[in-house]
Amino acid sequence: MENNPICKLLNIEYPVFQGGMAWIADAELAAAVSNAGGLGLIAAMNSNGEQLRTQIRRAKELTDRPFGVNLMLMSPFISEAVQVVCEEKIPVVTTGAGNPAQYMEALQAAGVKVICVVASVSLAVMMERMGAVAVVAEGCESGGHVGETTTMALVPQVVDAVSIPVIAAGGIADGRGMAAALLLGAKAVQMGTRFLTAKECNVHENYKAKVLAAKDHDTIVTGKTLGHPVRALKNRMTREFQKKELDPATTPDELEKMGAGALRRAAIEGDVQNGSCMCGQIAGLVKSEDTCADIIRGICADAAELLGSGEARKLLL
Ligand code: TUI
Repeated sequence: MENNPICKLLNIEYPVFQGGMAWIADAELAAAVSNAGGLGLIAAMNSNGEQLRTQIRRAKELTDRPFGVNLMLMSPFISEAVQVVCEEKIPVVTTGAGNPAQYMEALQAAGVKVICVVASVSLAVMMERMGAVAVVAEGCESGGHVGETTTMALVPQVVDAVSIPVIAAGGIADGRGMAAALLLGAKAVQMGTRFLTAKECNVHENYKAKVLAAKDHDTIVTGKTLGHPVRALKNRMTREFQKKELDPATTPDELEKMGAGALRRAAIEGDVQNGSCMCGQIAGLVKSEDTCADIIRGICADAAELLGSGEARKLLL
């Protein structure tokens, strides 16, 4: 879309990013999204350098289009991941779950465009000053690690505070959500939950089925007392976690232990009762398993129709 600054900046066809979902966003999903004209992203999550390099090489075999890597800043292997991204000449990274200040110089020196995922205006402003080419403003409707502000409130405040393009994330899964985000001033959208149920997504089928069956009230945020609140589908694990979190006798160490390995248990092993099924509040709207191409084309076509002849419609031309 020639009139869209994000499409021009990243050389992609549609202004749609796939969220960097840990244990879910692998080379296959990222390549499928990029082949469909969006921006696919491999989640580096807690992978070491060589594991990440393997995923990157695989994605390069599966697509000739640009794809990126999502850097999770709480990873113990974050320095290795940054080095591999630079060596592999990845065109763009998104960063989440922290402040990427100390990695900005190395990434920029290697020609990697940095797009920071932010949950606050203050971090967005700081990241623009440090050379981020865009920011993803992620509202607390999102799955996984969340901030405190909703997409509806966060996006226009970030748009007013920075002059780089803003990508909206959190609670978006169809053309209505995309149209709303563009009217709030975003230039593109990022979706996680919708791509989690894509045909090309390798997440365990039990996890996918639980997302497809979810209703509006089926997610909960736990982990606030640990300083990293996480939104996931309610299950035995979140009930147990919440009970322990409310009990003053529980130590932070016990809670950390409960959380360790929980996402892998759900996403890879399919234990959706005792694992963590991170998922956004929009799950209730996601009812079918579609291809990445159908998801991306459908949402852009629906948004364009809803936007009619207004100014925001030009972003989809
Ligand atoms: O990072 C995400 N979503 C994630 S990361 C993740 S892996 C994880 N698993 C268990 C516990 C914690 C993480 C699962 N989902 N989204 C982007 C995002 N970044 N949301 C919120 C933030 C954020 C939060 C605090 C960014 C910066 C920040 O602090 C900035 C500072 O100055 O330290």
